[in-house]
Amino acid sequence: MPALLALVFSWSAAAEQTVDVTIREYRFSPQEVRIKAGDTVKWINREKRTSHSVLFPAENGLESERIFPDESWQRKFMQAGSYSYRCGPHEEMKGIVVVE
Ligand SMILES: [Cu+2]
Repeated sequence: MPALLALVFSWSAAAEQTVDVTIREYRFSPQEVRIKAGDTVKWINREKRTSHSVLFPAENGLESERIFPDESWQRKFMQAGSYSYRCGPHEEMKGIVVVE
């Protein structure tokens, strides 16, 4: 492999990424995201008028601020593991972040 290409690949493997999760019609999309430790997930509310939150029941109910339409909230994940979450006000809305 040419040296420059090798450099680009090793750089991108190490770079921290931000992955978007869209909230629309009472759904998190994608419902499951797989990231690496050090990456960030950003939830973006694309509803017309409904606000949501992101709540992690396994972490003493750690919850985002209420996310209003066209607002976002993000969390950086440093530890490998599975992080199930749901919406605070709408219990049926669920998602999971898998940190590898
Ligand atoms: Cu909700």
